[in-house]
Amino acid sequence: MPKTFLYCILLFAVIACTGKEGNNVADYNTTPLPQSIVLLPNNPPFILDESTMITYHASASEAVKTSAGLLAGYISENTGYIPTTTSDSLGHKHIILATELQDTNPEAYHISVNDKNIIINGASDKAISRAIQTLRRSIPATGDRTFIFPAAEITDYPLYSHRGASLDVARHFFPTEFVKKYIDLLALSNLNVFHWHLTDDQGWRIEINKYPELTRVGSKRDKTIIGRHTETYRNETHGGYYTQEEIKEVVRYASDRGITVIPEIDIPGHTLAVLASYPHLGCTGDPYKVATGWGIFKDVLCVGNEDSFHFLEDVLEEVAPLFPGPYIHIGGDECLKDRWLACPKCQARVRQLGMKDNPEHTVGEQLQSYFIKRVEKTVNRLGKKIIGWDEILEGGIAPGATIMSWRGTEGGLIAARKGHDVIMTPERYVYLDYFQAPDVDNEPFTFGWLTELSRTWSFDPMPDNLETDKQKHILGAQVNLWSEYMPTEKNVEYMLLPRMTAVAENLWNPGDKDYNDFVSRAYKLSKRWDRMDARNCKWAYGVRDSILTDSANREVRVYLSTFDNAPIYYTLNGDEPDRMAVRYEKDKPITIYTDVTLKAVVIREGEPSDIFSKTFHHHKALACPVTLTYQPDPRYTFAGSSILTDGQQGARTSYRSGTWLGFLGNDMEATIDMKEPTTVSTISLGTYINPRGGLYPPRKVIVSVSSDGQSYREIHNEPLDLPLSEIAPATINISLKQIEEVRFLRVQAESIGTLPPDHDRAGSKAHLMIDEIIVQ
Ligand code: TNX
Repeated sequence: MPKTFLYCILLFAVIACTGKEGNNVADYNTTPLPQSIVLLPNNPPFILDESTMITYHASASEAVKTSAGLLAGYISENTGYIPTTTSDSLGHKHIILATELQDTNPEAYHISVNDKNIIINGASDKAISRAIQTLRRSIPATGDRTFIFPAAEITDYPLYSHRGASLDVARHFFPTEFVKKYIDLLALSNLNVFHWHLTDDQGWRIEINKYPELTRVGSKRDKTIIGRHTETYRNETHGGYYTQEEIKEVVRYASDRGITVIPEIDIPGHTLAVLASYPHLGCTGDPYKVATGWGIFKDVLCVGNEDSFHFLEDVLEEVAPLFPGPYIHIGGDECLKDRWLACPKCQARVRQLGMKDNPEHTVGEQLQSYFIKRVEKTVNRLGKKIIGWDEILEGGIAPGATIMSWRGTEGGLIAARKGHDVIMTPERYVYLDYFQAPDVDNEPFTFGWLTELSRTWSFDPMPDNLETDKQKHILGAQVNLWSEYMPTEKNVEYMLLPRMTAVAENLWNPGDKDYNDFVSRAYKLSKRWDRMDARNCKWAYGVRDSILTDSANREVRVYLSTFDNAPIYYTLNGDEPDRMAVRYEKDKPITIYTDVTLKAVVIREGEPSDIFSKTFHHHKALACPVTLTYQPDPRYTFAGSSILTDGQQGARTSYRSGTWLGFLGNDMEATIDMKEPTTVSTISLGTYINPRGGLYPPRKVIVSVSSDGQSYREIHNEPLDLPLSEIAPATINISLKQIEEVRFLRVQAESIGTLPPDHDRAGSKAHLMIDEIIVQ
């Protein structure tokens, strides 16, 4: 009998015993994807069962022994029994942990699976940490007691050495137990850095013995803003901090999983919590309050006061020994210079150092650079290196600083060219406080922009134009999780997952970049997250749409798909679709002829996906081409002018998710080609109002018509006075004096131009947001 046949029978027998076909076969195609998986179908598999032991060499390090214990725990998560861990090689089936692999990459490992053993051989203790997570991910989250590991040789190593995720515990505090869970989620995706954002305007979260007020006063705020740019607050104290013992416990927990913790003490801006505790450290010495809203504040540490530096020396002396890693992150972002420029002590510093504005750097920037350079000396004296946000390039970068490039990748590129190490964290790709599903009105409220999984996944940390000899400075990347809009642990998990794993995969092994293949592996991992009670966004596994606007036929056509061609069912009458609804035929568009709400669902493995829902308005300008006289703000251009006649109204919750077109300081003047003479009696247009955010409605709307596209006749011209109270969309309805026959329709919405004198940013340009010009 051929051997393969025998193994098939063996596999079949095991499957028959467990009663679940294929559910208990380990699958090495996980995310991140190992560099090389060679399956050996002619060899018998390894059967994981209660007789399996985890073995290491008698001389193994404590770290390897810890990994053995963790692996036993991961196996018990699935099977309900805890394998014995031992340095004794007796018994018949082992998972063996060894660190004998010769490889220059300290995280490289090899896994060899045969019927007797799974042999994990790593280049270091850290490599063992990665290998056991790869095994953990390979086990389907079914809760079986026996698992079959197909015979294989797996060779693996990461491409980048910094694979991180941050957690902002200042805007919202999360207890130690949750921080550990967060670290466990990073470990599962083979990340190796946890960046702990411990201080900000809204709270100081680390116990400093020499400065007890930092936690007594600075760790609490008496209320918290609700929503964005509002005046409403939840009148409840929010606070919390970690004792130094708790910090050590978290650092140990991370280190057991091969993860380095980078603490961030954010200075000299983002320091209202410090100033509330020790007001003499501010320029004005005012009584300060821990911030209760989000944003950037003018009060910062005084650069003219030597006490600021003594304070930071003392704080860093307590911080440094708690974190065995090589870095302390000192922030450096978003420091406004207003106070420094008005403060006598800071001005004395300017004179002392002979600073003058120069074409490269303002005095304010030079002061910031001076501040950071002094703090760098302290950090270096304590045996560590600094990391700072890309603003620390302004005014001259500190000599040994590593840059975290967040406002794009440009800062990182400049720093790498100057020979500095760089960690890429460009906000438009890896900021996880942005929406991840386009249906923003049905998502947890957050910051505004939309960063879908596919966009995060598309991010490559290596700038295209960076010279080869400088590429070594790009250490890697990380996702950043700012918690302004994440009051609960479930919010944090949801925003983290699955986007974190897209970055984890790109940094480990970008492979051949097949998005659907990545999604299929993320989908498998989502089942493990579910089992870990980690809330995760399932949008990417649901219905995807692609909308085609056919201006010749004034039609909108909708195509639906999924990552794996699982069946889609839909309704057009607003009913919740299920298996009884119409089944979508692949590549056949759904044409929009009337006002409809399209709802669709994927049924996969018997389970319905999240419901996809989109409402289309059928109107006379639907899909008609639009020409804009003034270009929109590039940040609010998205798909361009076609947004205005795509049949979909701008989202309620966010004007930044791609459904609104935004004009900065300009009017909106749209000329719509109706394609043929068309009778028109009413026109409506939506605008988004958010005065504090700088969004004002038009003060006037003018409508003109033309039959040749050359000469226009004005048919409506009226001032508007919309109420500015609510942050929300508003609709402007225009009924024409008489029904017109129109070929070309021009709609002008006049912007207020600049923000009014009573505005925080008086004199800056105002935004005018417009969406859907509905013509009937
Ligand atoms: C900018 S990123 C910040 C944070 C905010 C974040 C919100 C950075 C260095 N500063 O303080 O939380 O935007 O997305």
